Amino acid sequence: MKSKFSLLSKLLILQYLSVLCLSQDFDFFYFVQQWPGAYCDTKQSCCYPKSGKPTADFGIHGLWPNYKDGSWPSNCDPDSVFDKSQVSDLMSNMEKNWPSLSCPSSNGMRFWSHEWEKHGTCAESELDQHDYFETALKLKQKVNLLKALKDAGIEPDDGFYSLESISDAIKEGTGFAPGIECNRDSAHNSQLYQVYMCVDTSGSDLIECPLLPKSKCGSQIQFPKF
Ligand code: U2P
Repeated sequence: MKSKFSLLSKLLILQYLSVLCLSQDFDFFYFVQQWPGAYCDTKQSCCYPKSGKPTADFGIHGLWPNYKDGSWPSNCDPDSVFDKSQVSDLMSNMEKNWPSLSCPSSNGMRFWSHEWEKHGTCAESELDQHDYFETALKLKQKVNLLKALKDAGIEPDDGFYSLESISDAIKEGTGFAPGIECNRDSAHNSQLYQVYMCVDTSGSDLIECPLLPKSKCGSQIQFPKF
């Protein structure tokens, strides 16, 4: 009797653990895009990818699982390394839309490995490696920030625009309020660096952000040329 009971309880514990492992363990994604002009202005030492200067468009930084309290999980599965053979059909799309600007110049592999291992592995309950990158690329197509800004007369022309006008233009173009992150150029001007949109845990739909990252932007921000 006793051994039957202990076998049953072990089975129940095993079942509970497998549900825990498979269930989604974050609240939403931040889909983060960066303006290359701002990355290069600030870091001084930005390096174009081996394939050449990226087009003047926002590029993907990452798709980051997040919790509603503002914290986030990272490096969730040390056994899952970036495997380029799983994304071979996406490679040219990634080169175009997810370029790395860090130095030394690279073909993107280092950047994508970092994003998969730090962030993607924390969404494995929802998206495998191929789906993770494909989902981010589809979101990039859906969230056309440059068009939304240009439609409102906001161009990457080194001009200054109010933070409110930038936010409003993106809200008008996408239907959702963005988080805006600024950095400073060498002359200490606050400039448009990254835009955060929120996405449901399946990665398919934009949602209102449960929490926006704190904006360190000035009230007037520069949209640098690239
Ligand atoms: O903000 C600096 C770096 O912290 C990581 N970050 C930030 C906000 C957030 O919600 N999640 C998150 O991971 C980013 O790290 P990275 O992916 O670049 O290593 C961000 O650049």
